[in-house]
Amino acid sequence: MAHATPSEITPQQVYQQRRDVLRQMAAGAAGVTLSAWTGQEALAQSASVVKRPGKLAALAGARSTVSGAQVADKLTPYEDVSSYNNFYEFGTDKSDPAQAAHTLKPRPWAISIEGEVGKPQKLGLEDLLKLAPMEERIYRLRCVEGWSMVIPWVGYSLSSIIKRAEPNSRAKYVEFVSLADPKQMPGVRSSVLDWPYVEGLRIDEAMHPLTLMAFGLYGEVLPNQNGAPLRLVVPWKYGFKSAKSIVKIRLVEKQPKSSWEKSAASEYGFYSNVNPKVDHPRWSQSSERRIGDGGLFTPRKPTLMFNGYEAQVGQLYAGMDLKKNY
Ligand SMILES: Nc1nc2c(c(=O)[nH]1)N[C@H]1C(S)=C(S)[C@@H](COP(=O)(O)O)O[C@H]1N2
Ligand SMILES: [Mo]
Repeated sequence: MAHATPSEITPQQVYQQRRDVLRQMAAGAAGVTLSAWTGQEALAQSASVVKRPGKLAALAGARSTVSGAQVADKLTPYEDVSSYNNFYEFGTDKSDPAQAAHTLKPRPWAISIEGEVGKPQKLGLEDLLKLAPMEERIYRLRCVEGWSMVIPWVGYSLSSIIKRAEPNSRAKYVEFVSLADPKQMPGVRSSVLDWPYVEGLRIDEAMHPLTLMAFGLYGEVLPNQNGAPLRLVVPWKYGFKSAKSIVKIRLVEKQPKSSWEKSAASEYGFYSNVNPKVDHPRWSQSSERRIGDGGLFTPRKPTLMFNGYEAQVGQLYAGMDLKKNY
């Protein structure tokens, strides 16, 4: 392909080119097992100046599958997705994670699934990558602070993992625990949150096909700052429900208390469904600023009920008072 100067290439074009390359690789490399991260290599194809973690063969064949879950909006450029982050284990500024998260070691990695299950187990990353077919899902991530991004994630439904452990009838909720290693995560030495980072979902929310375990974005391995090597994406809930760098999944009988609930229960409810009609005490939820889409004067976009997924998830909350259960 002809070379264009970076200013001539939109993130979408770069992304399309990369996808084509990945597809060609996948087609030509039939039978090749999972390769290790290939490091810098991906950079060569791109107009980006951001250092990327690289490709992974397991992500290359990802297909879009979940119908009705694709967001038509313009994709947020990779550079913004990987440089404007909330990951308090690496600091509280949006720019901290991209600068500090190089100390996170996403390999080797394993998660344990425990609690109210018939088959408690530990799953290594290599096994997790093969556990279900990789899918690409374009989801909007809406932070409660009032900004959003549109990100092409790569992963598969969390339900594929949970089913393996055979939850029993007492499993009413699922608790997610992130890594909290002060050697890798300088932020956990501060008491800004109660570590480890804990989040929770009701079992039917966790088993909903839209709930994604993501291993990559833009067809590549997750950057550390986005929650490598695996993180949750619950697209109809505020971003903080989507725990990063998960090491434990616990099936429990009682509603778990999240780190954010512990820090300010009046601001961060258990449900935290995106809802333009229920404001956060400090931030309006009626509209959002799309990161990477113009400057401060670009009009905000209206926020949609359940972040646009009302048709898919609305019935999970039938009859519930969403002002009380915020
Ligand atoms: N472990 C952990 N997970 C986390 C957070 C965090 O601080 N620690 N921040 C949350 C918040 S507030 C948001 S908005 C999203 C941001 O995800 P992104 O940086 O990939 O856009 O991650 C969520 N997951
Ligand atoms: Mo957030």
